[in-house]
Amino acid sequence: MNDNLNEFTQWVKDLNPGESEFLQAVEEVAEIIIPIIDKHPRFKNKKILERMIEPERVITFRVPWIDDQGNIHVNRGYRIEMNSAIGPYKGGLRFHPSVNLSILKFLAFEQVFKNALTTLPMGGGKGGANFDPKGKSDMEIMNFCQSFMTELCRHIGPNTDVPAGDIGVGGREIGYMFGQYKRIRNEFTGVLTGKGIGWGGSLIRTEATGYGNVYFAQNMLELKGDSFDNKVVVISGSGNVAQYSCEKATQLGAKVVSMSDSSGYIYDKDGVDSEKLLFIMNLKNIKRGRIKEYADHYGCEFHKGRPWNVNCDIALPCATQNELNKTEAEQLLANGCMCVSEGANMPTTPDAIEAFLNAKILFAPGKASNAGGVATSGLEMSQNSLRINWTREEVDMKLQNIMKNIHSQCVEHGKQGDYVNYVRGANIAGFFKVADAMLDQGVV
Ligand code: NDP
Ligand code: 2IT
Repeated sequence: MNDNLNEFTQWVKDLNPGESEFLQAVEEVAEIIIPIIDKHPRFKNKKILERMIEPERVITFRVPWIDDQGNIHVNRGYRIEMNSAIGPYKGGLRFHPSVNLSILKFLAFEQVFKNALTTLPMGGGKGGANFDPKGKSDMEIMNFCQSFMTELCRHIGPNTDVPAGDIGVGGREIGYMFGQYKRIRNEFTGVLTGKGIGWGGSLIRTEATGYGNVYFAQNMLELKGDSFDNKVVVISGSGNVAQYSCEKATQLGAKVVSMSDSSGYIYDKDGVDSEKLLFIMNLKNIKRGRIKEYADHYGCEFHKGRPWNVNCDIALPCATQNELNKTEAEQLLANGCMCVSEGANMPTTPDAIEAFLNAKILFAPGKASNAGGVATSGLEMSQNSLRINWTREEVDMKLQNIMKNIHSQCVEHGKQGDYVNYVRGANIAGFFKVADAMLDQGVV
C-alpha cells in the first residue's frame, strides 16, 4: 500500500516539478484515496486518480494594462479547467502577487472535491493573475480587470466555466469583469457569480463562505452536544471570509478576540462586536487600509505575525494557504483550542493537521467547511437560469441545509470509532461522486 502511495507521489512530483502546493494537496488526497481505490474493484486499473490530477485544460495568457501615470505593465493570467465530470468548471479568481501555476492547480484540485460535496452540479476550476491590487486606484483596477477579461472571455461561459471571486477579487472586480464580458460577447448571462444584487447576483453570496464555515463548525459542535455560545474565537484574515465568519460566530453567542491581515493581528479582549465589525468592513472593503488601524482606533493590542498564540476555544483560519504550522497547532492545543474550521483553502500545513487529528479535536478541512461560498454560487447560477430571485431567508436556509448535508457526508465516510476524521470523510465523499461520474463517461 505504502509502495503504491510512494510511487504515485513520486510520479506526480516528477510530472509537476516545483509545484509544492499542488503536490501537498494531491498527497493528502492520495494517502486516503489509494487504499479506497484498492478496496473498490470498479475503480481498479481505470487510472482515475491519474486522470484527476491532470487538468483538463490549462490556459495562461498575457494581461497588459496601463497605470494612472501612463506606464505599461504586464501580468500573467491563468485559468485552470480541472474537471468537468459533474458540471461546468466552477471556481474563483485570485489576484495576488504570489499567484503561480502551483497555487492555482492546488486550488482547482481542491475545488473539484469541494464542489462535489455541495451536491450541486459543478465541476472544478480556478484562475487569477499575479497582479497586486494593493495601492491601485479604482481606474487601475478597472483597466486590469478589463484587460484580463478581454482574453478570458473566449474560454468561459454560463455552461462552460463560471468564475467567481477569491483573494483580491470581490464585488468591485466581478462588476468590472462582468461589464467587459457582456460588452465583448454581447450576452447578458450568468457567466460569473458574486454579481451585484441589482444585476443577477444572489442574496447571501457575499456572506456565504464565512456563514457556511460557522454553520459547518456549529454542526461539528452539535454532534458533541456543544455550541458557539460563550466560546472565544480567533480568526485569521480580515477579508470576505473572515468578516462573515466573525459576524455569524458573534450572532451565535461567541466572542471573536482576534483578526489579522498580512502585516499582523489585533487582540481585542472585549470582542469584535457588530459595530466594530462594521469598522473593519469599512476599513478593508472601502478604505482598503490595514488592520492596525483597528487597534489604533479602539486602543487594543496589535502584534506582528499570526494570531495562533492567542488563547481560544475555536480557531477559524480564513486568510490563505499554509498559514498555520505545526508549532502553532501545538500552541493552540496547549491553550485549550477544541475546534478548528478552515475558512481558507489549505491554511493548515500537513503536520499541523496531523497534530489536530492526533489530539482528536474537531478539525474541518476547507473543502468541506468553506464550501458554502461556491454552493451559494451554485444557487446564484440556478436563479440566473430560472430568471428568478430567492429571498435572503430562502438562500440562507438552502445554505444551512447544504452545510448540514456536507457535514453528514463527512461523518458517514470519516467515522473512526467515536471520532470523526473530517479530512478522510470529505476526501472519500468527494472522490466517490466525481470518480463515479468519470467512470460513467468513459475515458475522456
Ligand atoms: P480577501 O482578499 O477578501 O481577504 C484575504 C485576507 O487574507 C486579507 O485579510 C489578507 O490580508 C489575508 N491574506 C491574504 N494573503 C495573505 C498572506 N499571504 N499572508 C497573510 N495574510 C494574507 O479574500 P477572501 O476572504 O475571499 O479569501 C480568504 C481565503 O478564503 C482564501 O484562502 C480563499 O481561497 C478562501 N475562500 C474564499 C471564498 C470566497 O467566497 N471568497 C470561498 C472559499 C474559500 P491583506 O489584506 O494584508 O492581504
Ligand atoms: O475557493 C472557493 O470555493 C471560492 N473562491 C469560491 C468559488 C466560487 O465559484 O464561488
